[in-house]
Amino acid sequence: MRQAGGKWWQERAVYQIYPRSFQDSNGDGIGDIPGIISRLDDIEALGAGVIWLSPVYPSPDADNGYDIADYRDIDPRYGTLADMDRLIAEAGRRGIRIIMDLVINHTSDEHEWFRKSRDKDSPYRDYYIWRPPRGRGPRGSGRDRPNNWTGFFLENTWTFDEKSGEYYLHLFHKKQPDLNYRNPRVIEEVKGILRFWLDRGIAGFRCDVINVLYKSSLADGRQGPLPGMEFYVCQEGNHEILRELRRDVLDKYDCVTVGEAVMVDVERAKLLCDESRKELDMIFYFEHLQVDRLVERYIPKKFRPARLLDVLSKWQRGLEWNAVYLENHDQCRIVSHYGGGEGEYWEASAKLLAALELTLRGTPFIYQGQEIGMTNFDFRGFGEVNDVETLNWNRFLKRFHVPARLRWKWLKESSRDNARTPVQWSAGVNTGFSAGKPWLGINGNYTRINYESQRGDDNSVLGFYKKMIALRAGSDVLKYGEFRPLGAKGSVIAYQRVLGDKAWTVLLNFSPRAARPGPLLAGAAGGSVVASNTGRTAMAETLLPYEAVVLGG
Ligand code: TEU
Ligand code: CA
Repeated sequence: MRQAGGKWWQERAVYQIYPRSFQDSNGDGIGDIPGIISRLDDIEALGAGVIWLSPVYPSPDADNGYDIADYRDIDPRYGTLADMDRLIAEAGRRGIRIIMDLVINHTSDEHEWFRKSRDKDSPYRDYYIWRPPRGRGPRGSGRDRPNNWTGFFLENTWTFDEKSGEYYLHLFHKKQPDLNYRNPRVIEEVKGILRFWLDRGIAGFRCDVINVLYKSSLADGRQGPLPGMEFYVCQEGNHEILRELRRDVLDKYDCVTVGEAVMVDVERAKLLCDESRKELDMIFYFEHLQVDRLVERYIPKKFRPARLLDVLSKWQRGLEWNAVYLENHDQCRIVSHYGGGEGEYWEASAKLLAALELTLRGTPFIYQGQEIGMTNFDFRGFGEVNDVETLNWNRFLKRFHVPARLRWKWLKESSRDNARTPVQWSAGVNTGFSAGKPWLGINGNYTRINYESQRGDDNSVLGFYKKMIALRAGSDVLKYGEFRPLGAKGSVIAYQRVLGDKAWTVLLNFSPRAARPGPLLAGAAGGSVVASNTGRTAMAETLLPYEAVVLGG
């Protein structure tokens, strides 16, 4: 019984690749497209039907590829356009579609448009947001910047350009100038980029910070946490742009969009991805990964499973369709976050998190290395940090006199580098990632946690991911059933997926101690065990440490 209206991107699981850390083919220490092609069989075996590729465009790497210098080419370090075509074809032969990262809020300052834009008389001037210095203070000192906005990387949002005597706006790094979406020519350029890739056989886009494109005013901001956000988060002009891109380009292809939406609540999110609005197909939000965070991702507080269930329930029930993810290239590793880390319960908790992700309603996105339970980076100090965001947060916290030990404690848990270490393929030289020196350190646990040791083992973390992906693929209840929370009791959360007269129940124990779900079980509709991470075949009164049980059938 197939639910009517199931779209290909709702049926399939997506696998995210962060190319520089995935597989190196030529020993330069940087993953590349030929490396990805050599691993397609593994991705097929996992059961993923879509690959999301983080940026592979030419980039000076101020933000690891999220600063694009040419939208219509491939960075030579990753390969060539011919390699990309081969990747699309080879993936296609295996029934796998490719979506690309679309970073259009900003370009690199080394993009040709921006280089030309530095000239006041250039037709490209208005592609970016230039403003003269304001008020007093030495010219170009920063004190005379056009407004008071704070950027995402906690930097100034304005950088002075000597040549033209004006400031340009950048919500992220100064090498990532924001495009001016009040200029219709910019929107036309974007349409051209979309067509360029769709015509090559790309099946859609993951759209970077897609809800901050349109700046409705450049007045001083008053609203926290980032002053100025009231003028650029989810402005009506932004919605209009999304509808225009959809109408003029995207709807002419069989493709999907998943937008990364920052600083949204459910109500705002719905405006971006309710089907009737014809904007995006789904969005990534962050709240479910911040239930143990006080300020943004960086300052921790206690993890409470009940809170996780509340947040998940709100989004699961609030949106028609979710983009479900527990990791990406900006987040720490989930087993080190909500699981048991690399200790005694590493395996059980990694599997529990697989059970969670694959039983939620929505398209699952699995990040490279998640499927083998990779853990946070074991870096020893700031010297090993690469990520610009982490380094900026360190400077920021230092300014507020946060002691070095505490800064390191917080930042090492949440640094984006945690997810960016090379994929641990084997126990061999450089973990099978590269014959040369990898661009970022390899986690010392690679001899124990690696792909080769799990490949043929049904009982491994990898084996369990495969099993859960297949279970979801074969179950309309898991794919399309309504999400119903049953509640939380101590470390245990429980929910159901309900379709017609079928109800499946999921019980998850987020604790290194055994727990009794008690009344939660009473709410369960019975059913037999269809999946468990302990080998359990019948439900009992006690759940083992980090046990996950799915009842259904
Ligand atoms: O991330 C958007 C973003 O807002 C990030 O700053 C995110 O909030 C933060 O990393 C979480 O701590 C996207 C990309 O995913 C990220 O890699 C880029 O650095 C950023 O946009 C700029 O393009
Ligand atoms: Ca390489």
